[in-house]
Amino acid sequence: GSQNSLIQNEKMWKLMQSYIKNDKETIQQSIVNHVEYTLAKTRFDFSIFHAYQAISHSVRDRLIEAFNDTAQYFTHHDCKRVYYLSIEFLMGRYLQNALINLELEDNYKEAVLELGYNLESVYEQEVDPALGNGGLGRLAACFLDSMATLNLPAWGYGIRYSYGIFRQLIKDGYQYEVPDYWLDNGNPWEIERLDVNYPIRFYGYVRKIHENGKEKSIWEGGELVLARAYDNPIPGYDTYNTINLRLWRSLPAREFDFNSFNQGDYFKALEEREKAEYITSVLYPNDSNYSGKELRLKQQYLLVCATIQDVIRRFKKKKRDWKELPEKIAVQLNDTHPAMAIVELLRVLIDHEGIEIEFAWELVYKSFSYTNHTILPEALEKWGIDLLGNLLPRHLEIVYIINFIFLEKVSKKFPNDHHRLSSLSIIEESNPKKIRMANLSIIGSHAVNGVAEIHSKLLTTTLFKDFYELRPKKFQNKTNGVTPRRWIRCCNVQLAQLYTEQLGGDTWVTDLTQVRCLENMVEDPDFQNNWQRIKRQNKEQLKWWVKENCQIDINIDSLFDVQVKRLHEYKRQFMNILYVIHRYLSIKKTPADQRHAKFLPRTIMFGGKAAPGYINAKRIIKLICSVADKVNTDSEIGDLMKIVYLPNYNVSNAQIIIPATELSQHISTAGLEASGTSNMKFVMNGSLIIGTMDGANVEIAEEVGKENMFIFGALVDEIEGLRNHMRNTEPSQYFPPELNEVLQKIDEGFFGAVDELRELINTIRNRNDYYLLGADFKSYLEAQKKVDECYKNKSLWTKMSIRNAIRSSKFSSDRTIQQYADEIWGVKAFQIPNPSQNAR
Ligand code: 7GP
Repeated sequence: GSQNSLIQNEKMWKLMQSYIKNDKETIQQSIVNHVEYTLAKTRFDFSIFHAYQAISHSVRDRLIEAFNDTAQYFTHHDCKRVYYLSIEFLMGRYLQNALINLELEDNYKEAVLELGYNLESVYEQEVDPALGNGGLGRLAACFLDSMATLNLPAWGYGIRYSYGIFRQLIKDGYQYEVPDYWLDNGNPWEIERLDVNYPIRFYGYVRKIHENGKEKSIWEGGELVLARAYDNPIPGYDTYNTINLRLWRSLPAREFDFNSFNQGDYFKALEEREKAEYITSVLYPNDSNYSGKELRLKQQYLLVCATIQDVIRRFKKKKRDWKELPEKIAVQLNDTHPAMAIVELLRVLIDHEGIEIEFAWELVYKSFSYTNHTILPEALEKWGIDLLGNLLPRHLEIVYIINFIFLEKVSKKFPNDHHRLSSLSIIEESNPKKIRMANLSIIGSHAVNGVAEIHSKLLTTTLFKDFYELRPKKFQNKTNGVTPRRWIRCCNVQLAQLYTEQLGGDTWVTDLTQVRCLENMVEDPDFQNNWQRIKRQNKEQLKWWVKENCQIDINIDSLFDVQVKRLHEYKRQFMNILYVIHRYLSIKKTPADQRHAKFLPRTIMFGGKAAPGYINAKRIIKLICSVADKVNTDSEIGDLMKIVYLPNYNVSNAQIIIPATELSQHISTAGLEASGTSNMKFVMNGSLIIGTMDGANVEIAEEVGKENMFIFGALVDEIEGLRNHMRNTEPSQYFPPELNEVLQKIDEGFFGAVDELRELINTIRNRNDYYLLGADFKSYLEAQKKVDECYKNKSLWTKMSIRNAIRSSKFSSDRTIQQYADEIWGVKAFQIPNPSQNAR
C-alpha cells in the first residue's frame, strides 16, 4: 500500500534525519519562511502579532523534532507508560516556557531583535490558554512540565474546549463574564491529528446474546460522535525529551444520522451534526463544585472513551498477553472527573476482548490510581442513576456488578455491618439513587492519595475512613508541588539570574534543593541589597500593570499584600476585606498628624474569578470593590492604603503578580484547603505568608520555620468544637468588638449597596458562620499586627523573605512527580540522546 512505499522511501527518511540548526541566521530564516509561506504576509500588512505567529511556528518546528523522536524512543524501548487523565489543563502561555525549556531564549532574543522586535513584547501577544478553573487544572500543567523534565514516558489526556474559563470584567464593582474564544487566531502549539479519530457512543441500549452457553452484552443504538486528537508538545528542561498533551475535540461521526439524509431532510440532518461539536465546546466554570449536568457527563465520557481506545491501541501494537497490562500502563485520575475510565476499561476487556470479569478487574485496579483534591461535600460527584443509565446503559450495569462483587468481599470481612456497607457502597441509597464517583475511584484503584499531609490524613480519618480501615495500604500522601521553570525561571528572571550567579550555574532549575546552599548568604548585606532590588523591580512592573488595568496609582513603597485565588467562602476573602475595613476605620480614628507614625502604607490586592452562579462569591467581590471605592477616594487616607481588585486573574498575570508580592494570604478555615499551590509559588518568590494551619501551609511552616511566617487561627482539631459553639451562641456575644463594629458599618450602608451587602453579612451573623470568620478574626488581627512590626524592620523582613525562598525546594513538582513515579506508578525515566550532540 501507499504507507508501505512511504516507509521504504529511503530518500525521504534520509532527508528527515537532519535537524534544524539554532544559530541566529537559521532561526531568522525559519521565522521569515513562516512569515512568507505559513502566514502569507507582506511587509505592507504585518504587525507584532504576525511576528508572534511566525516565531511560534519556528519554535514549534523545533518542538516537533524532539516530540517525534521522543515518541519513537518510548515505543522502541517499550517502556511502561503513565497516562495522566484530567478534565482540565491550565497551561498558560507557551512561547516563553518553550524557549526556556529548549534553552533557546537567548538565541531567539538576538535573532528577533535584529528583525525589529523585542521578544518580551512578542510574548505578550499570545492568548493565555485557560482550559482549567484553578488549582486542579494548574497542578496538571505543572505535572506535565515535571514529567517531561524527569524524562518519564508520560502522556497527558484532556479536552480541547473551544471556550476556556471566561474572561472576567469588573464594572461598577460587579463581575461580568465574557466568553473566552481562545482559538480565534489559531493555535500554533497544537498538531491536529486528522487521522486519529475514535467513535464515541451515547445512549442506546444493551442487547444480550448467548454464545457458547455464555451471556454477552452488546451496547448499540443511540448517538455516535467522533473524538479527534490534538497534540500539544511539552518540552522538558535540560533534556531533549518532549512529551505530549493529547486533547480531544468532538466532531460529528461520518455515518451520523444517515437516515435523515436519505429521508431528504438535509438541513435537519446537518443541524444534528452540529450538535456533536457542542460536547467539547465549553469548560464548566465551577471550581470545587459539582453541577450534575448531562453535558458535563458527556464531556467526561468522551475524554475517557477516546483515551482508553488510544491506550489499548498502543498496548496492542506489540503482541502480548493481557496480563502484562498493569506492567505497561499506569493511569492516574486527576480527581473523579475521569473516573468512568475504570468502568470503560473493564467494559472493553469483558465485552470486546472476551476476558473473564475477575481477571479483567485485577488488570483494571492494578492500572489505576486516584488523586482526591477536596473534602468539600459540594464538590463530590454523584450522578443520578437515571441520568447515568440513560447516557451510558452498559456502564451502569457494570457499576452494579463491580459494587456487588466488592460488597460481597466487605460483608465477609465485616458481617452484618450494614452501616459500613452502605457507606462503602458505590450506590447512595437516596431517592433517586446516586453513583458516588469517589467510591468508584477508590475501589477501582490500587492507590489513592491526598495532596498535602494534613489533607491525606483527613481523608483517612473522615471522608474515606471506612475505606481506610478496609485497605490502609492503599492510602498515600503526595504533597503538591509547582514547576520552578514557570514559577521562578520564567516569571522572575532576575531572581533566576541571582541564583545562577551565586550557585555558579543553572542546574538549580532542575534540582531546587541547591538553593538551600544560599543559607550562608542570608546575613550578607550585598546579597540582601540584591534581593531587595529585585523585589522592587518586580513591584515596579506590577505597579504598571495595575495602572494600565485598574487605572489606580499604587505606592511602590507600600507593603504589597495579595490574595489571588478563586473566590470561595472557605478561602475567606471575606475575612480579609473585613480586616481591611477595620484597618481603614482605625486610621480614620487616629488624629491626622499621628497616622503616618502609627500605620504603615499598604496596598491590598485581591484577584480571582467567581463561578457565574455563586451568589455569595459575587457579593464578596462587590464588597471588596465598594470598600476600594470608598478608601481609594478618601483624601484623609492618601497613600497609606489602597485597595485594588485585579481583574481576570489568570496564569499570565499571576506571573507578574506573584514575584511582586511581599505578603500573600492563604487563610482558609483549617481542614478545607486540600493543599493550595499558589502558597508555594509565593514562597519561592520571596513572599511571606499570612495563613492558617491548613493544606500545604503546614508543611511550608515545617520547611521555612514558623518564625518566618504569620500563622494564626484555629487548628483543624478545634473546628468542630468552634462550630458547635458558633451554632449555640449569639454572634454579637462572641464576635470580637472590632468585627462587630465593621459589620455595623456595612449594615449602616457606609459602603453603599446595602441590600446585597446585608445579605452577605447575614451569612455570618445568623449563627450561620460555617467558615468561622468570627472565631478566627481576633487572631487574624494579631497576625496582621506582627506583619506591620516586621515590615518596619526592613532588614529583618528581607531575611525572612530570603529564608522563605531558599527553603522552599520541597515544593518543586519535580519532587512530587518523582514520588508518584516511585510510589504509585512504578515507572522509570527514559532519556533520549540529544541528537545535536552528534547529528547536528
Ligand atoms: C484544588 C484544591 O482546592 C487545592 O487546595 C489544591 O491545591 C488543588 O486542587 C490541587 O491539588 N481543588 C480544585 O481545584 C477542585 O476543583 C474539586 O477540586 C474537584
